[in-house]
Amino acid sequence: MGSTPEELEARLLSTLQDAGPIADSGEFASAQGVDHGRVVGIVKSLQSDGLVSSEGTEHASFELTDEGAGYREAGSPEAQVWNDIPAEGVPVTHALLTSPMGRIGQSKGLAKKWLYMDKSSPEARVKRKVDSISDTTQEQLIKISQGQHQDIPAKELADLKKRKMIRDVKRFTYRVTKGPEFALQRRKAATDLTADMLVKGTWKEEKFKAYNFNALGQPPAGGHLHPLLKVRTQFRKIFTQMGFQEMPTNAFVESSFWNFDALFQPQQHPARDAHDTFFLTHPARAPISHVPEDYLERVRNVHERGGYSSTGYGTPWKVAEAEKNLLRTHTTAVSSRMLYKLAQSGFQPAKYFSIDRVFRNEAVDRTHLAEFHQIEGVVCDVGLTLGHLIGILKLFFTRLGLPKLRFKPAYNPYTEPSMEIFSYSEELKKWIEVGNSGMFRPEMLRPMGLPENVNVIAWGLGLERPTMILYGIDNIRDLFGHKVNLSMVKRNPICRLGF
Ligand code: FB9
Repeated sequence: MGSTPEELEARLLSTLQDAGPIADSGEFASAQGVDHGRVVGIVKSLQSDGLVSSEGTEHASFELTDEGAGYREAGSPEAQVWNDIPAEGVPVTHALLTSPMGRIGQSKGLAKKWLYMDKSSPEARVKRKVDSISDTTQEQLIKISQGQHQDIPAKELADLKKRKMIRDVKRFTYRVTKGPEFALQRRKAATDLTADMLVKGTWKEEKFKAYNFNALGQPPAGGHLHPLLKVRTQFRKIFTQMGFQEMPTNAFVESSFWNFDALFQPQQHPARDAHDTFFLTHPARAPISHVPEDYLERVRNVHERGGYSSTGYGTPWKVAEAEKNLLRTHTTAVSSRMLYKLAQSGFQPAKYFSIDRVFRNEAVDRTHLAEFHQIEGVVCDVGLTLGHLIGILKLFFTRLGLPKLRFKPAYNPYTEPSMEIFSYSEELKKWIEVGNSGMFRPEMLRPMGLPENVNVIAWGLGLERPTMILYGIDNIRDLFGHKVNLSMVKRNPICRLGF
């Protein structure tokens, strides 16, 4: 007799009214043919509104395991096997007997003398021994699910437990009586004192819902910073605390001139073909006229013939190549623009940083996407050396909590010498690559007009790796991109970099 919570609630209250206290909520449940759990739920909620009172008694009880619940529905294994065996029986190799449930059913069926083994034929057959059975096991499981295990012999209960059909549970049943606010029907407690109540004075007999001061308020709807942006903020803090100013990186589309040529990256360099770089079709070209003619000629010159103690590449340098628009492959393109501006505006020592998206047409894997956030630091001053670079890298990475650094010679078209940076991560208990660095080549700086004695040291790293490490994210797709589950963005903790 399916019943809605309201119906069951009304029946419980009318029982209290008509028949007095309910001695055992378990009995009330089976009398109503409903699960005891539902009755307990209603008693608890009526109690919270004062309509009823209850005191619980703990009983050592049993509940069905999932397996037991299955047999309550379908019958015990032995009963199922007995039911499915045809009059002529089945050979012992029959699927009915060889499945996990079939094997149990056969052995129990034989033990209960419901079945017998007919060895008269070459291949033994299992046959019914009796014409009818009563599946006491199933009946017991039904009783137990209704909390009525009292009249099941302890030995049988122990056997059901051994057969992993039931398990011990502590069960509470309740003695239910009328409560201080008893009524045959729950009157919805008012949650608001309305003007209407005040005007009509009905608030006097109104029953107001108690304030639940422990209730968690509505989480303030608001924005959530993506972990990447939280870590970016930390990096920004470190740079600004070290006296660096942020470079304007809001233009993802760049011309090949500033992304490659200004950095003395040869026009034949493999990175300059579409395998590595996203070139634009519309607009395909950035008219080179935006580059001052004299500077352009100096760049052509150094690529073709060198100068500034460089041999150059000795290959023809084509304006058309330099005009190609692309999605910047590194924020070093912004550094080249800033350094040119610095040179043109009369050299002053400067410290710049950039943190923004760069795009590389590379194979996507667990730690690489076709776009990532590059972090770059640039220091330009008179007489800077590799020692200054190593020094500032130690300062910078110590702020990241990575004091132990190692440097490995590397190659970049625009820096010489260049170094890959490695650090020992306490978290990962291993040395990890944490970036790249170098001293910008004179072939890049001199054509810009920077004085002979000015050197520029620079380094770069990614934002994704540190964020993945700090937030324990293993696959970059879970951090960035259309597959990210937004709850991660909503629930990620604050970011504490380094100290
Ligand atoms: O970020 C990287 N690793 C890293 C950084 C910090 C970190 O912190 C943890 C909190 C503790 C952990 C790891 N890398 C650079 C190293 C690798 O992840 C590498 O596989 C991937 N690299 C990206 C490029 O991938 C194609 C990271 C990205 C990178 C590499 C080089 C530069 C910038 C970004 C550069 C440069 C540069 C060099 C000279 C002059 C100017 C800029």
